[in-house]
Parts: sequence; structure tokens; C-alpha cells
Amino acid sequence: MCTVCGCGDTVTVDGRAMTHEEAHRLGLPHSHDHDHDHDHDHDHDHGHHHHGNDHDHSHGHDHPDHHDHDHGHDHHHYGTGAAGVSVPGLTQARLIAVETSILAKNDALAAGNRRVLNALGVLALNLMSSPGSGKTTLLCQTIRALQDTPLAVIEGDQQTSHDADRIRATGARALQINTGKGCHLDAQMVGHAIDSLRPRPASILFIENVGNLVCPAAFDLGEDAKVAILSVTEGEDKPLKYPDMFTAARLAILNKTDLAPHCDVDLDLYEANLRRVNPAITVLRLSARTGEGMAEWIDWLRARLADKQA
Ligand SMILES: Nc1nc2c(ncn2[C@@H]2O[C@H](COP(=O)(O)OP(=O)(O)O)[C@@H](O)[C@H]2O)c(=O)[nH]1
Ligand SMILES: [Mg+2]
Repeated sequence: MCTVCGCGDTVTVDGRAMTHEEAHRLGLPHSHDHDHDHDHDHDHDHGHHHHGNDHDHSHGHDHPDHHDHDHGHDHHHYGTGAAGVSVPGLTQARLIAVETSILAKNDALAAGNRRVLNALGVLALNLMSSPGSGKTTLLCQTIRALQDTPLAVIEGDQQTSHDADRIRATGARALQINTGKGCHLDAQMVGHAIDSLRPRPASILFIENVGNLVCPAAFDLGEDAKVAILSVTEGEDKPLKYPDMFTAARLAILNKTDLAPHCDVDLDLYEANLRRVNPAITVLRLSARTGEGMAEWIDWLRARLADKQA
């Protein structure tokens, strides 16, 4: 379960739904997850209520802050409790316990993925963005530009195998993970995909995460670097609004620069806002459509692949 949005349901790998037994065996999240099911949480919270837990900031008198803005509008802050997130029915203490447990399990599995990938000298990159900013288009162009560099792609989407099909059309190997209601890939899904894909030694493994600027930032997949893609049409303020994503990323690609003249954007302001949330971030301006800036991205990839073999 993702405590950011409460997601977590059936998972399919390359279109095949997991049976409950398989999901259990593989440890994949599915609809009868004993560890984190809602009834359990509910009972637990009731217990806290009866005992008058003082640490519960999400219920009763501790409403989310309401205050008047300069303009007189109400402004709601739901993430100001200790957990940094609000989920109806769960106390802040319970949320922290659930999230800590999920992320600890995820981190252990991510460390396992990292060991496997490091042993093979595979460079793994986790591509994250909002839907439609151009991840799959960029990947297809990147695969063409990399020519005979060995690579494989893991595609994460809630439904369909469209993106894996687009990748396979380039001749590259791709595996689709459908997360159902899930809003991000986790280390367990990626571990299973690595087992099936068996990436070649010294290859690049691209992981296209579910389109979402929020949840994927919290989940280590065992990658070498997170790459955030932002298209110029999304607005210069997005790094400030979704800071976790751009703090987690080592590289930000500002895609669709070909559209910049048509949509009155300030590319320097995009870049300044990215550096405000992450002073160490590398920024590349690129158009997957025209190929502008592709050479710098390919150079960055080749340098990281060389670092990995060093
Ligand atoms: N103009 C322009 N369109 C692009 C560019 N990159 C991707 N697109 C378009 O943006 C849309 C979404 O792209 P897609 O690769 O599916 O994005 P994803 O959801 O992040 O994988 C498609 O219509 C692409 O053709 C670009 O650099 N310039
Ligand atoms: Mg895509």
C-alpha cells in the first residue's frame, strides 16, 4: 500500500494476472494482503482511540489547518502532520508505522536488486515524470541513438502494454508491468522483472515508472540514478510544487523544447526552480521530437555506463 494515496491492488506481468498463490509466492502486493489490510488498520486505530492516543493529529479536534490566505480563500494543508500525509481512517502514528514498514521492506528488496545489477555491471536508470511528458518517446529515440549498446526496458503503467509494444517496435527487449490501481513501481516488481529479463552484463536497464510526480520518488528500485523528465508545457513552478521528485532525481530532462516558442515558457526559470529544490541536479534541455539536445543525453548515459564498469 502506498500511504501517499492508499493504492496497492492486483499486479500483472506482461498482461498475465497473478493468481493469489503466485502473488503470495512472489510476495507481490495483491488484494488480500494480510499485513496491511484496511480492517486491520481500522481495528488498530479504534484501539488507539479508546486509549485516547494523544499523538493522533489527524482526527477530532486536530483538523488540518484552515487559515485565510491573503486573498481570503481557505487553504488546506493535509500533509502537515508528523507523517507528512493524510489518509482518512489512519492516525499519523499508524501511518508512520505502516509507511516505515513498507519502505523498510522495499529498501531491503532494492538493495537485493542493486547487488544483482552491480554484479552484472548493469546501469539501471529509473525514469519518472507526469503522464505524457515524453518518457516512452525519449526511450525509443535513445534506443535508436545508442545503436548496439545492449539494453533492456521495464515499463510500468497501470493498464495496457502500449509502451512495451512501442519499445519492442525498436527491436529492444521490454517487459510490461501493470500495477492496476498502483501509482508507482516498487523494488519487488522490478526484482521480478529483472529475473525475467535477465539483463546482459554491462548493459543499460531503463525503468519507465508509472506517470506520477509524487509516489515514485519515495521508492528505491535498486537503480543507479533517478531521472526526472519534465516537459516545457507543464509549467515552471512544477519543481517547487513536487519537490520530492526533483530532490530524488540526479538528472532532470527538460523535454519538448521544440514547443517552447509556442507556449511562452521561461526555460531559465524552469532550471532555476529545479536548482532551488536540488542544487546538485544536472539539467539537460532536449526535444525527443527534433533530436535537439539528444547528443548531451547520450553522452551522459555513456559516461554513467563507463563509471559503472570502472
Ligand atoms: N512536440 C513534442 N512532443 C513530444 C516530445 N516528446 C514526446 N512528445 C509527445 O508527447 C506525447 C506523450 O509522449 P509519451 O512518450 O507517450 O509520454 P510518457 O507518457 O511520458 O511516456 C506523445 O504525443 C509524444 O509524441 C517532444 O520532444 N516534442
Ligand atoms: Mg510512457
